[in-house]
Amino acid sequence: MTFKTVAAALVGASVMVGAAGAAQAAFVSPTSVTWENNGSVTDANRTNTNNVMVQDGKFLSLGVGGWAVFDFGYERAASANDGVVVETTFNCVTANDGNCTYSEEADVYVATSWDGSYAAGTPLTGATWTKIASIPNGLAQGGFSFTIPEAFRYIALLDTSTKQVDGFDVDYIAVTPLPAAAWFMLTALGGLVGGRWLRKGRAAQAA
Ligand SMILES: [Ca+2]
Ligand SMILES: [Ca+2]
Repeated sequence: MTFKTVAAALVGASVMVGAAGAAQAAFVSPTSVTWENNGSVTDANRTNTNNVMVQDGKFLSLGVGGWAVFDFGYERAASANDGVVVETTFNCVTANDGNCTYSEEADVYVATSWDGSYAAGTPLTGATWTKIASIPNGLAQGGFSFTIPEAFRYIALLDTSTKQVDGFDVDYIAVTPLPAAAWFMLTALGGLVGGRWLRKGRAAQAA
C-alpha cells in the first residue's frame, strides 16, 4: 500500500465517522407519555405531558415519588442508543453531590414491554424494569446524557426527591439512536482498512 492509499483510506474513514456522528445527533422524542399525578402537583403548567417533547423551559413535574413512562414506539436494539434528559430548576446552584441546592432527583429505568399497569405506592409495575441511571437535577439543567445498555421500548423516570413536593421537572427527554446503516459502514470500513494492513504485513514478511 502506498502512502497515498493509506491517506485516502483515512480520509474516507473520517468522512464516514462524521456522517455517523451527524446521524447519531438526531433526537427522537417519545410517541406517548403516561404520567400519574400523585396528588402533589397542582400547577396546570406542570401537568402537561406534551411539555417533555421540546426543550423550551416548559416541563412536566413528576411529583415526589411520582413517575412517568415514555414510549419510544417500538423495541430498539441493544447497541448504540443514548438518552438525554433536561430538567428545570430555577436559579440552580449545583452542589458537590450533583444536585442543585434545591435538590431533586430521578432514577431512569428501561423495559422492552409494559402492560400499562401501575399501582399507588409501587409505581413501576407491569414490566421487567431495569435501572440504568440516576439523575441529580444539578447535572441535568443543560441535558444529562446516559447510555442505554440494553434493548428497550419504554423509559421510566421515577422521582427519588425527598423534599420538594413537585419533584423532578422534565423539560425534555429523547433518545439518540445510531442507525444500523451507519454501523454497517463503520464495520465494513474497519474490515477494509484492517485487511489492507494485514496484506501489507504479509508482503513485508514475504520479502
Ligand atoms: Ca426542578
Ligand atoms: Ca419542554
